[in-house]
Amino acid sequence: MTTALITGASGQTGSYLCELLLSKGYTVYGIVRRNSNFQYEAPRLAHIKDPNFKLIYGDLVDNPSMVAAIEQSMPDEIYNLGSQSDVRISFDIPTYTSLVNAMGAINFFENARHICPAVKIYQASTSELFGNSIDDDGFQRETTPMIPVSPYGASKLFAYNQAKIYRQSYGMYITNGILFNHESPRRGDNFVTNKVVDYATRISRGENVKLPLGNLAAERDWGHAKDYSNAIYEMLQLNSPDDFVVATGVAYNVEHLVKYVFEKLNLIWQDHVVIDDNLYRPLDINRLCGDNTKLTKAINWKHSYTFETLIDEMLEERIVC
Ligand code: NAP
Ligand code: G4F
Repeated sequence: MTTALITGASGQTGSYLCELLLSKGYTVYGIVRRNSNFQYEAPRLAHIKDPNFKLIYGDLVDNPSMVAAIEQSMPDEIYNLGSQSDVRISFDIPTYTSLVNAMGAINFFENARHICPAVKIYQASTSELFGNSIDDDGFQRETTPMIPVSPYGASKLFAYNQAKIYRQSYGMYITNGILFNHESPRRGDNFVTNKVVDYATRISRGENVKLPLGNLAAERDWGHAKDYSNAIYEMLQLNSPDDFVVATGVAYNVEHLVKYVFEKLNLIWQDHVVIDDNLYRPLDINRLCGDNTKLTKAINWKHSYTFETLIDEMLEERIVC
């Protein structure tokens, strides 16, 4: 039986990954953070009743807890998904963001090197690594220069580079998944897709609120977290570690997203949206759109959701609630 250890198990993508690995017969150890209020601890995992699923308390900034988690689980595979993952917030708390995303990752690699050097590690890298660099054809790919424009992106670039260094120096199996934006009904309301879906459905029910937004011109390549968890798993089944872009190759701007959601609910978006300057970032990425050619040559992966079916599913989930 294969054993996996997942940081960020309670997050959007971590929760899908737990389900996927359990469905494949894995024993899964999920690291969750202690919360004084139990109900907020891991709501995305509450439905999982599998006896092969075990939760361990820990925090990426508390390295002894990470050492203990590795020693307790002695995993065959580690998925490092734990992160302060909110780009805008990373401008408010850059030090904490770096402690979790950069120091947390290198601590993990170092722990694994000493405790279980043969383990396979997945590092959750991101399209934020690219910042505003883009190839002439309008896509980012593994060879596109990485020039991040946020503390979040810089912290993730540190981890990305350390993953490569550990791979090259010690022969460790560490794969970087350079994932573009992925969403789902489990997405945090702080991210733009679920924020728009949340406000629009409340407005359609008659609630008297305005939707505050920042940069409507930014373009993102939005995929579904369930599809991307499959890619994460498949990447780690390859014989050798590598770096892979995971993306749909289709990008829309935030205004298109807003228009799509409001029109689905028979609403005119301009009647309900207010631009709030505070929601603009000191620096933002204009366009993210990924070329996943390298990935699809290496593994048998196709995304099953389009932008439209993704947003429709998010809307349906809110409407049922
Ligand atoms: P998410 O929903 O924000 O989940 C983040 C997870 O990290 C949560 O389980 C959170 O725990 C945990 N975490 C936060 N701080 C921690 C700490 N100090 N110690 C241990 N765990 C901590 O993010 P996601 O969308 O699932 O993304 C998963 C990973 O992929 C992240 O590393 C993210 O940066 C990266 N990524 C995401 C995207 C995307 O578009 N979703 C794209 C590229 C890369 P709590 O539940 O306790 O907060
Ligand atoms: O939904 P967002 O907050 O996602 P962002 O910044 O692209 O980051 C997400 O994807 C990254 C991968 O590219 C991950 F690494 C990261 O962890 C996270 O999952 O913002 C998308 C765009 C931005 O350009 C932002 O300026 O939407 C724009 N936006 C406009 N108004 C807004 C808002 N974003 C948020 N969150 N809230 C707004 O009111």
